[in-house]
Amino acid sequence: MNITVLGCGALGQVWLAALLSQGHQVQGWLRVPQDTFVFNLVNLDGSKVQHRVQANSLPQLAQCDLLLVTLKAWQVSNAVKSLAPHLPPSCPILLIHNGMGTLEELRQLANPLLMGVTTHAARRDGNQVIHVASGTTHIGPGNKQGEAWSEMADVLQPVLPDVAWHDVIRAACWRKLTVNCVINPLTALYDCPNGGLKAFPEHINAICSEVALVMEREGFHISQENLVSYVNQVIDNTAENISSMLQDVRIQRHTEIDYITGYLLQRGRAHGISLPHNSHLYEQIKRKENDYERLGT
Ligand code: KPL
Repeated sequence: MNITVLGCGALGQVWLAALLSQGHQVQGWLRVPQDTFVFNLVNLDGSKVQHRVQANSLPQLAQCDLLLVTLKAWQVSNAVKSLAPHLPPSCPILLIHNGMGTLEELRQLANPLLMGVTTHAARRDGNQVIHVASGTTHIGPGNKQGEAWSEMADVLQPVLPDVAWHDVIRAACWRKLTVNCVINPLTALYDCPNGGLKAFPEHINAICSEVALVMEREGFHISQENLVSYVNQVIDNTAENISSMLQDVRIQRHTEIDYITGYLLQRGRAHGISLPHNSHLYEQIKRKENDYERLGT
């Protein structure tokens, strides 16, 4: 297949390398246009490989069979809207990011839209990216046109296993949103690796209890206990990780809080539910973010 990866950060590089290894024709799409993109990846087995791929070719985009978007949530809709006119109208667009809300922003898009959440983890380390944990990527339709694309899971499964298709992807998105509502803001506030959150069970319970209320109104019945146990499992499995939000805060980059806790609060408002614990966390992260963004760093 002819695949363009939009967003060549840590996860995008893992996908680019995996697609190359399966013989797909790939290119990267970079914010600052370049003819080629060179990157160094440390694989799960510790082997290091330098890859070189084509980049920012409009003719290749016009032949694209899949646009894979691995940008941060807040970058997605502007970037996708600007590339969509150059894609074949039938080309599916698969979004893989933390948080929710981008499907609503891309409601007008005519192309088939697919949504994905992943437990693969990768991080930047100097001039290389390390694929730190294998996982599962759950994908499913993000709009009506996307409903016919279940075979995409079969195409992507050999590339970066596991890939699972869900006819209703929102349930998986809400589970991942819960994990991110707990781990991301708390690690950013306490400046600790994910495992450090084991010291704050009351915070975890309070966040999950509010998420469960909103999920119930969204049509997903799940208990607070079930959410807490899932979040604790992720905390144990990623104990050494520095969450993406803590990484963002440490380098004073815009965070995904508006698409994580912000999305939860937006859905809470739509259902008339107040979420004091999550509102407070949201305000604390926004204050931090505003402080460094105001200083223009
Ligand atoms: O998705 C993550 C992130 O850091 O953004 C988790 C699952 C919390 C792993 O660190």
